[in-house]
Amino acid sequence: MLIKRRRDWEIPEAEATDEAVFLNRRHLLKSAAAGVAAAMGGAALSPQGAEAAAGPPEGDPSINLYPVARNDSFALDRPLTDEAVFARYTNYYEFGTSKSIWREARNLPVRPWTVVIDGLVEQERQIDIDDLLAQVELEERLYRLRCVEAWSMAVPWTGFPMRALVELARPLASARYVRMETFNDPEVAPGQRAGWYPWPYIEALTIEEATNELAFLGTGAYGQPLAQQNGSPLRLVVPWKYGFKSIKGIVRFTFTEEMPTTFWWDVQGAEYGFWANVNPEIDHPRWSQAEEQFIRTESDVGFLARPERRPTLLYNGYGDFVAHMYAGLEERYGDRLFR
Ligand SMILES: Nc1nc2c(c(=O)[nH]1)N[C@H]1C(S)=C(S)[C@@H](COP(=O)(O)O)O[C@H]1N2
Ligand SMILES: [Mo]
Repeated sequence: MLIKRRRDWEIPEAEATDEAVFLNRRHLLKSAAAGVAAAMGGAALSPQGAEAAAGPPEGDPSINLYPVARNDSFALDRPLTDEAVFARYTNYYEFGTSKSIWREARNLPVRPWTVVIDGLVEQERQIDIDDLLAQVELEERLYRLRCVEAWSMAVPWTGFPMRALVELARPLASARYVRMETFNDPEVAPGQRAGWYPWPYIEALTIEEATNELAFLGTGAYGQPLAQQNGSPLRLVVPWKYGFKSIKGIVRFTFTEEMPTTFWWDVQGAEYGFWANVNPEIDHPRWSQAEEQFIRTESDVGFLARPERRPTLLYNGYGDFVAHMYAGLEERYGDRLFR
């Protein structure tokens, strides 16, 4: 049996506080570790770093597929986050728990990359990522991204509707959920040597959610293939849910009848569960979700940064697309729909 550790200081939000300062404090810790004098305001992320962080993995053959046409159905209410910030301020626990793991992540080999489709499907199969990309139609979509830690970004993703993957998989009528699994390679990913986490990272959606118009499988961002730290070569993008649902580096889709346990639910079930829909009125047990801090430029993550605060929107502003899926579930799940 899996032994569940419930140590507050080992989970991502442990650095967060009820106050508005957690971004700044986290940045301080990061800078101190890097031996940088952090007391100078602004310019926290160096331009050299920006060049190294952004851009596709070396030799990524899918680069020829980019850029692709934008689907204009998904308008933003704010400017895009700068690419260099998106590429460096990331969560990817496989590579460490700080916000500066992008360098380690860039060591992840993303070719060859095989995706397994199994469980309750007509025929289990394995598919090479480039064969998969050849079978789907890529498009660009501008989506908001809301992390459970209360920061947010606005990102131009490239990818394809998750519905296309579900159709390709041909699930049996008995399938009700899609479980997704991240690669597991402790030799490349130092975070996976930490035995107290239940690796690999797992996330899941109901089939109804996975085939919702908004559910997207990301393969790129900012007009080029995803960098490793952002989930290359394949990640989920579900903008109405907290960011931890949007699993990176996917190697397996498993169709199941039972609701799968997910990574954060397993690590800290009192705070994170299956649904994780964004809701300003349901606070995280340790901090408010009423507002978010919008990270747009490098100065929004620097020392003494004051990122723009915006009210959190129900379903992160995507209620028109998704609210109907939860109407019948409130009685059964209550607040659990929102964490
Ligand atoms: N495999 C894996 N996927 C993951 C994570 C992770 O640690 N491991 N972090 C999640 C969290 S908490 C967030 S907010 C988003 C961040 O995506 P980004 O770093 O590309 O902006 O990725 C999600 N996907
Ligand atoms: Mo997150």
